[in-house]
Amino acid sequence: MSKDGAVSPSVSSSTIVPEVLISENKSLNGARPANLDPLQAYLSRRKEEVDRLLQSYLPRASCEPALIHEAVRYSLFAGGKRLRPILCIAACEAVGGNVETALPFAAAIELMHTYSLVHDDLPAMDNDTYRRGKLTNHKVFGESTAILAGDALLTSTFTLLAEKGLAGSLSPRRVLSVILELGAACGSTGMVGGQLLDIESQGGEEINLEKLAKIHSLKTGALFRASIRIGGILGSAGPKKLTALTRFGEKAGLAFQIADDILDVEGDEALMGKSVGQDQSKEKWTYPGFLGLERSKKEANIHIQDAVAALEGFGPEAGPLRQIAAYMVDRKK
Ligand code: GRG
Repeated sequence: MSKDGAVSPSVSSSTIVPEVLISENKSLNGARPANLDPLQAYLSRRKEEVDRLLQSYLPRASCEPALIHEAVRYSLFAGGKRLRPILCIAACEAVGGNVETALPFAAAIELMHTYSLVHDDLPAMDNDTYRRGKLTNHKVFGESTAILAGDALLTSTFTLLAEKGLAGSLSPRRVLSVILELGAACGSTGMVGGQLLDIESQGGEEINLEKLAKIHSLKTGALFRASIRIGGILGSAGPKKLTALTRFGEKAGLAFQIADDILDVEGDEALMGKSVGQDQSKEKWTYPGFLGLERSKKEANIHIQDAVAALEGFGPEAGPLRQIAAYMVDRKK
């Protein structure tokens, strides 16, 4: 793939977990819901590493055809939290793997995620105006370019995985298992299938909470779960640890989605960078819709406690992962 004057990546070689991130907290078994500062430092360092790699990998905005590269970069660098790649890296660290191994694969996950957001915002899907604090891709570049920008992001996911897989020292088998994990999570039996069920459920069909949980687990949960499992696979996790990470991913992913539903009711638009109240105006099924706000918050916290409990057999290296779990429901955006 042409990199058109790409800048070479410079990745922090530090794989040391900040001490402050691994201090234990009894109530959440290591997760610290209130004081997020040290966690913020971890999140912002990992985000920078992911961004640097993505900047160096993608063709520049001036690369022909310039419009597509401009559109891709517009959404990719619009200010996403990079939560899925960071979870991937933290999961890799949690099983004793290192950051450099996970980084390119984690960055590929962000390409996949951004594609899903660009397509989700399209008029034929959610028809949204704002995303990541900016106008949505189709509002700026037009619908056909936005569709193609999503397609390019999706395709680049796999070229990045293959290119970095070929260049690194991982076995082809391990690289292929990562590609399989991500592809399966995002295809018709994962994210795409969940998106279809979500669209169907807005057509007046009555659904129950169980069906809502199923939609969430496919539409948003599958990519969270895969991100965390991929980190485990890259860190050479054995079957027991991989099973624990899978449970962590499922529980944390569901809690994230419940928190997202709650933020849509009581979040701050300026902080979130998108309009709130969208679920209600589009008559979407949500956790607060079924349970009310207070019970939804309790439910999200229970899932996070379960997620953290799944990491019981892990050592201090799993500190960041535990704390990111708490952040997933405490976040303001
Ligand atoms: C179009 C195939 C296809 C799938 C779309 C992921 C998805 C499926 C739709 C997103 C709809 C949505 C906004 C769901 C709420 C949860 C969610 C994915 C929020 C956005 O993720 P964040 O908060 O966003 O991690 P940033 O911008 O920080 O990356």
